[in-house]
Amino acid sequence: MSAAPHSAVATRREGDVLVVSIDHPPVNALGVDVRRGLLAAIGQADADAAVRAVLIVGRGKAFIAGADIREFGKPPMPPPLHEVCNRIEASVKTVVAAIHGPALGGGLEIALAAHYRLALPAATLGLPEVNLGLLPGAGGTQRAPRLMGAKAAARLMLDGKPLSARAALAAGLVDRVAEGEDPVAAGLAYAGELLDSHAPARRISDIVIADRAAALAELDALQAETARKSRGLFSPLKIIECVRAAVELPFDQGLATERARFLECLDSPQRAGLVHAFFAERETAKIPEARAAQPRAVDRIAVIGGGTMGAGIAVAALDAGLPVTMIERDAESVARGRANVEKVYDGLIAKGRMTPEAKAAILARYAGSTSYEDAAGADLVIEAVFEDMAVKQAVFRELDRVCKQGAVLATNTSYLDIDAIAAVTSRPQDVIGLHFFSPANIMKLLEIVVPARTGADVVATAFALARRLKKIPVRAGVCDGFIGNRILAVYRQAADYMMEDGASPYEIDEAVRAFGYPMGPFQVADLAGGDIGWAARKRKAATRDPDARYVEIADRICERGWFGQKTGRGYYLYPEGARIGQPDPEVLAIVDAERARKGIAPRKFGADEIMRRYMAAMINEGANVVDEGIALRPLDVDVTFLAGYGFPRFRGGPMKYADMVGLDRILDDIRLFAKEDARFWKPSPLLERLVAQGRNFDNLNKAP
Ligand code: 3H9
Repeated sequence: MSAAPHSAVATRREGDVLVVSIDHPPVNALGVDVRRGLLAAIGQADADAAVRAVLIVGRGKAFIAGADIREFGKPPMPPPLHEVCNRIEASVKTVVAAIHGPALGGGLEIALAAHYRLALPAATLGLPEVNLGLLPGAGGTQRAPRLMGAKAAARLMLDGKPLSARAALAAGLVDRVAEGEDPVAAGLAYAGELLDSHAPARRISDIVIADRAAALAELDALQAETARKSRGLFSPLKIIECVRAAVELPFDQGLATERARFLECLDSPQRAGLVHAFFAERETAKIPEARAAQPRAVDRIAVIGGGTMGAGIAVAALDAGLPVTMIERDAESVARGRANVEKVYDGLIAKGRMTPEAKAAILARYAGSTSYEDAAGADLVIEAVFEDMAVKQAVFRELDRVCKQGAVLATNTSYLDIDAIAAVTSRPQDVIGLHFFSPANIMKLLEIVVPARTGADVVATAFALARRLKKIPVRAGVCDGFIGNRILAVYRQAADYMMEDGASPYEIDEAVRAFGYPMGPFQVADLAGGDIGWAARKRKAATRDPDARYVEIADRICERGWFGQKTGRGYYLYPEGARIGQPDPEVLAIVDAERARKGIAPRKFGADEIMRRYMAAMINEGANVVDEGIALRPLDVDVTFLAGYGFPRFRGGPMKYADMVGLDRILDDIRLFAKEDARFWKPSPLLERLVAQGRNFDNLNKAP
């Protein structure tokens, strides 16, 4: 006996209502089977005289999460989604959508094609296509403005953030909010009411937007704002163009405009980059250990060290509902750690985003202590003390002494050898790196650094914790700087070489910003504080390769006590606490003096050359990191840079960017630059192999 084939869309009669149930796990995305199933179901309803209404629902946790993103970039398969929506709207029966979970993108467009919309309290409704470099392409840009007004609809599409059921009701996006969790029961009750009252088959495409002049004036203002804010993004201005068409043109012509603009977005490299980012961020959690082992239970956390980083980690854990004990060396430091934690919540209260009562409730789960014994009950301990091997090893000896058996012992080091830290304990299988990024309660990236002897269940525990803390985890191996800081060190060096060879720090920052970064590397250095890097350089001076090129400009700046924003000057000047710096002629004089001292005749660098060198250095080291197994796949490098280093999301990450430019071109650049400095510009063996084989990084992105 063979089981009946799974059908993505099931229909069943409930009295005179045809219930059309979408059952396409995990999120009911509108793949080809769902589109065909929906068309067939509407045809069935229209052909059946006994059917008076159609109820569309989703099975599982979502109503419909949108078009199937995996189909983008592949040959289209009929029927297209916009035709399915038009067919639903044209149905001669009363069509009701009952929404109990996410109704996003094409999912909301299906609901907008229905004649009536009911939402349950857990529903979320949005048009987030902009996050994928797209615009709603199945009538959303034409129907949403007719229902909620041009400006509100444009904002919904530009923000890309979903509305709650209540907010959707207030915005006019749904007709009713009903209690409960069962969309079939609530939807049948609503459909029954509509039929009893002979409610008409109301079609949004028939609505004419009133007061066009006012709507167009609002769109003009929004367009100016969007042009300012969208920083090179392609789809936001196209969205406004489509909404303008909804105001100015008949429905069918508006749909044609939407179609044309949608296809332009679909073809854009930004769409490819953003869709890559979407899937890559979900792929990084798919690691061998998560399949091989069960995570340990984590109900209590201890944090060692209450500085900015320790406090940020404590806040991240508190926000996830975990009790936290913070250990510091003396009463004064305990108080300072608590103050650092409270400062975060006080900031939220000042902005009206938290009540004092909520803060008190969270802090009831927080305790400070000077005694390591108070970490004894923790299931997971995160050390966040001074970045020094001897100091960290001393902490781990203490943890080994007091912590209960089975506790996970984590270090937040950003570059130290975690095998050497684990080696001072009697339980290296329990030791792991959890590298948070500052501010730890905000930054999404969590590098999970796995030393040689760590147990698979400890790795699985770290990934489970990341999910709980709403972080994006990336698995990294042990090396100096792991994935992110190791690659950063190399492209920062490329930037320093360019500065010494003739580009000003301001030109380099400007080129990096024009590429899509929020800040350039010298602005970042000023924000982070020059003293930290200076101390690290001094520590490493003895082991530095004497034949490697070393740029001393940063040292000259630090010697003057110019550590960036906090001292009022660094690479830039920050008069009276300004946060945006001004170019500093004295810095340029220092740069000139260093060039002269080394006999370098400065030359001009255009923005294009600056970015070619910056990216070639980043990509080449990224390839080394993959080749050595420090990152599992190229996509892990991409996500590290997207979630932790401000890499422009629309470019998909450095490795995706390299694929899009062409690996042969990147390798040609590296070979060209190697003619000046073969020691620094050494092509990565992986890059050479891939070019020789005609393959790219994405070919390596299959699950490990
Ligand atoms: C669109 O609709 C265009 C139209 O206007 C026009 C067309 C002509 N497709 O996030 P999760 C997968 S554009 C395919 O971990 P959660 C996801 O990869 C679309 N797959 O769960 C993951 O797979 P895996 C507009 C999708 O509970 C699994 O589902 N819509 C899609 O944390 C679970 O996902 C959006 O942009 C999809 N559309 O969050 C919504 N969505 O298990 C995108 C998810 O193999 N989706 N998957 O790793 C979301 O925002 C979240 O997934 C959602 C659930 C909130 C739904």
